[in-house]
Amino acid sequence: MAEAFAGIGKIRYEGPTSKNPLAFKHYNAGEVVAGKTMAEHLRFSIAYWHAFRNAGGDPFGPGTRQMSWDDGSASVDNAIRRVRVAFEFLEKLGVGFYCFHDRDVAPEGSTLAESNRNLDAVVKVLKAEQQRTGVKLLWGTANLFSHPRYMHGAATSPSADVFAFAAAQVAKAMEVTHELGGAAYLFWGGREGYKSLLNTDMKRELDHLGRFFHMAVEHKKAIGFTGPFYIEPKPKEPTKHQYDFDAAAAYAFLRHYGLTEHFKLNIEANHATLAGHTFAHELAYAAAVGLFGSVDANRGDPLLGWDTDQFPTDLYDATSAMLVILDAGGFSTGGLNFDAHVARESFEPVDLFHAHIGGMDTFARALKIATAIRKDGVLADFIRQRYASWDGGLGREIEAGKKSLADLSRTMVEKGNPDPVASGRIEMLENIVNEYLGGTGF
Ligand code: XUL
Ligand code: CO
Repeated sequence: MAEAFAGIGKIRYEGPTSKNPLAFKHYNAGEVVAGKTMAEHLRFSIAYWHAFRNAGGDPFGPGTRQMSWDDGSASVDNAIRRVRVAFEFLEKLGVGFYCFHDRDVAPEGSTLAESNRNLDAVVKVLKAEQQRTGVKLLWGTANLFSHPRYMHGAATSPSADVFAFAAAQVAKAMEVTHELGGAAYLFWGGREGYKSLLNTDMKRELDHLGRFFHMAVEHKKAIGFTGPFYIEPKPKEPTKHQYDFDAAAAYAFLRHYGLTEHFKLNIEANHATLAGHTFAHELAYAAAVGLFGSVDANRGDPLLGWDTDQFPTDLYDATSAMLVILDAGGFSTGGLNFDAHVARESFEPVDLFHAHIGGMDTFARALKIATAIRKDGVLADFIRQRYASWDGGLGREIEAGKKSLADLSRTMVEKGNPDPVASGRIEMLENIVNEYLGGTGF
């Protein structure tokens, strides 16, 4: 097969002084930062659906992307040709992982059996391409939101048959994820929620979603898949209210249904902002409750209220995220998956390279900056000092559960008033972070 990206060679690291737009200025895969190579820290991944299935259409116009390799048909041949192009791209870019939905890689047939056969045919090629290139699957998932049968939801559909169909689709998607050595399996409930409470039995739907996940856990054990499950929270879009609204809502759901030990969270930057949080907030919450798993790296637009899925180029945001990720111990099964698409105006094949190079360089810089901040201990020291009253005396006893409300009433009646609390120094800390962002060498 002729090269799809002819004229574009392997993307190399040329360093910060390079002016070559098709070179990395900061991402140097083998460079060791804080004890691990950049490739090991960042574990970059390509989102198959955006990179190879999203032609760039919007509600007001069709796709614009030039994808000469794609004949637009829903044939298995076309799907297989696309796989080879995807791996050419992964190899040239030097990205070690990819993620997919079942229906991204293989066409849906007219029956479930036909869809499964299509998937098996493409998975064979995916497996061969993984072996040829060394690229791995970060996670697989099932698309339970595009087909009209899922208009009312999948695991939360009012129809038991639709629930059963979704279950069958997940079983198969998990099996192929396992077959491909996937590090994890993901659930994003784009249609698990409601548009109107007037036609919705919320409790019943939540119970069904809990049952669905328990069945998935049983299936995982049955097939011997040992990777974690991820839930990817999102508050809305396409559904008006999604049950996995944010990290806290997903955690409450998992706790309520006794599922926390089987799940971690996949935090997406643009989903965080849609929920009214920062990306770093969602990561910090996931880490605080022991559910930090993986990341969908992208960015929203502060002026737009929907999921714009732009490539991450905001250094401040990426640094804030990397600080939390490094504090959480970094990725184990997870990674940074570029759940992002090129702009409709960026329609040439080379634009896919520019987009990913920018995202990779942004996170490479963020890794280096966050490492420098952590090494100097400037933020950690401030935070430690701020909570020093908990390190001994009264604070330590409260943390250890040795004090009751009655004890504390006696203590404070006697003491009169709390000791004064020092300034939070927010502006000083922001200035310090800016100094690191502007530092030379990043
Ligand atoms: C949708 C989204 C999904 C998930 C996988 O907003 O982020 O693509 O990442 O289903
Ligand atoms: Co996503």
